Amino acid sequence: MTRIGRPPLGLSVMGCLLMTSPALAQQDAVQEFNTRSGKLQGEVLASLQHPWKIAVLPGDRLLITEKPGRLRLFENGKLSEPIAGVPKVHFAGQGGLLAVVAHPGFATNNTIYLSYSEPAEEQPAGAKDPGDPRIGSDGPNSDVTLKGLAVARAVLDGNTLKEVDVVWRQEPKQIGRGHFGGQMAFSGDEKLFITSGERQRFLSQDPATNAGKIVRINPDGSLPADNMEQGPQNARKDVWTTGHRNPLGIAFDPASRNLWIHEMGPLGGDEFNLIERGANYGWPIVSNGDHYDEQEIPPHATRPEFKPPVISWTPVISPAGLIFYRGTRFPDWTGKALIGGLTSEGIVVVEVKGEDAREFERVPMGMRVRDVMEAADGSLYVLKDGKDGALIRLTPRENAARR
Ligand SMILES: [Ca+2]
Repeated sequence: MTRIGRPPLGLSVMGCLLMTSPALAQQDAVQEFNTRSGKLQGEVLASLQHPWKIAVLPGDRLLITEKPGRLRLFENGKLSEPIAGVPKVHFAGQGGLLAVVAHPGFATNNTIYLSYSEPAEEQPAGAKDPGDPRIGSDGPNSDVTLKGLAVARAVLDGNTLKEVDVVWRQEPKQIGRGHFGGQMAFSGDEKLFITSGERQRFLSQDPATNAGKIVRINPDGSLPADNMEQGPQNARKDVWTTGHRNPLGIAFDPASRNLWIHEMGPLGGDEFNLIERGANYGWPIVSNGDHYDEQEIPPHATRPEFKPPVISWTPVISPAGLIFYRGTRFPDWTGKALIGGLTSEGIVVVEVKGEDAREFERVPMGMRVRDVMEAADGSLYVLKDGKDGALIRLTPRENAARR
């Protein structure tokens, strides 16, 4: 079977609606999108370069990251200048300033968390990028900076970050541009879950590293004692689950309190996974996709000791960003999971019932969607990916007939 992969980095889809229609690149331009139950309208609120993640703050203020290392506030219809105090990031390939989330007590403590690719303080001399045919041509092998995902906590004070403190790091740091992960979610009991990608080094089964894992820490970076009750002996104490590839979405289902992630498969086999403490999700021993050099990987069904995905996508959707929609402005989506799609160029809607999930519908948008987030009024924000990126607000099409 021929499996359909995703375009390599650098060949990202350029023919999106907003770029082929110059008027739509301007603020306030409106575009329509079709759903099963009617039309949506998308309004461009701001232009951004390589936007990656939105955090919605009280008062419907937004924090938005741009991968080159900029964090901006969006409020009263305006984008701020870059916020001062962001840690130094290494911007290349999939790395840079990645996610931002607000602490659950942000209204009183103004505390946020940033994830980013952090260069090592001391760089090795004469380093070479150890290419691997299994990762194909997914980015040039010329990046020899030693780096890893890191998470910093900071207090937002006006347009400045204060008390910046790194609370978690991928260890050890690696050379290469890919698979950082970097998404974060707080549980109801205020533990911070972090998706840690495998850095294209196939480290997910190695208990000595926290790469290719879902990690769980206390908000101050200390480790919860009950992480230690699971996993193999000598496993790292920050690890919650193992065997992940490049998870770029994480969210709790408010109905069940179950934790879900999605992760990019290789050639085929993107995954929607229900996270259970101590479980192993199989990468790179099993996958429903194949390596980029078309080496086959045994599917999940051959190894029942690994927890299989609840949904597996081939062709891939290239999922990025995940929320459970709580609002009522899009009534068909209340309680469902919304996923941004990069190569699938739109939003993928997933119906989740307890431990089951199935794809409900797709909203084609003709653009790589890097993130989707819910506004206080139940409308949606999406980030159009790429150098000519944008913040877009989605609302039900006004005056449109709904069937
Ligand atoms: Ca898996």
